[in-house]
Amino acid sequence: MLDAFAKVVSQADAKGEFLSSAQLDALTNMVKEGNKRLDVVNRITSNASTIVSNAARALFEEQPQLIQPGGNAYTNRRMAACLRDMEIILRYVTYAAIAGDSSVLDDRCLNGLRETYQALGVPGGSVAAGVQKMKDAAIQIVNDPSGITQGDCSQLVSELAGYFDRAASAVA
Ligand code: PEB
Repeated sequence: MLDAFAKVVSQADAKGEFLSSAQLDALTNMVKEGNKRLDVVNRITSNASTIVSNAARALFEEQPQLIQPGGNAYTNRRMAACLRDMEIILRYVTYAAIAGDSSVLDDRCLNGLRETYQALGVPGGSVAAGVQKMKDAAIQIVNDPSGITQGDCSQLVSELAGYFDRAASAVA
């Protein structure tokens, strides 16, 4: 598990080199924009249950077979497992976002997840659709201009979108 700083250190060390000025510039920028990153993660974290439940509701509206008898979210046990999985994925996305690096998401959440779903008979494409809905909701919440210092967060938002996309494509 790496963050943006440790990642650059390990890349430089692998080559036996000092940090390059491009690497230092990127980290300087990350520090300068650090409050935005904290705000992004704070907003998602404080709205996590809303993000999960709205995304799940929208997923079941779009794919009602999931909650019909025989569906993968039919029975309270499977519904609970599904909501829990979405929450786990969202939680790891927030970890990647605060770290500025996807390795925590990759190593601790996505690695082997597709195979797990295949073994369980859970449709990965449906999980991916749920993740995309969480992405849309999270971005909307992050971009809400009210009650926050104004600034350009487009780069951070596209980084964030990348973590959700990574999760979706890992299971689709
Ligand atoms: C991954 N999910 C499930 C299981 C595991 C995971 C390991 C099996 C064990 C269990 O049931 O608890 N666990 C989860 C995860 C990590 C982890 C992401 C990462 C660290 O440790 N059902 C649907 C939707 C989808 C869904 C498409 C979006 O209809 C999910 C939610 N996951 C789902 C379901 C089960 C499950 C388990 C229904 C239960 C499957 C079953 O037992 O029939």
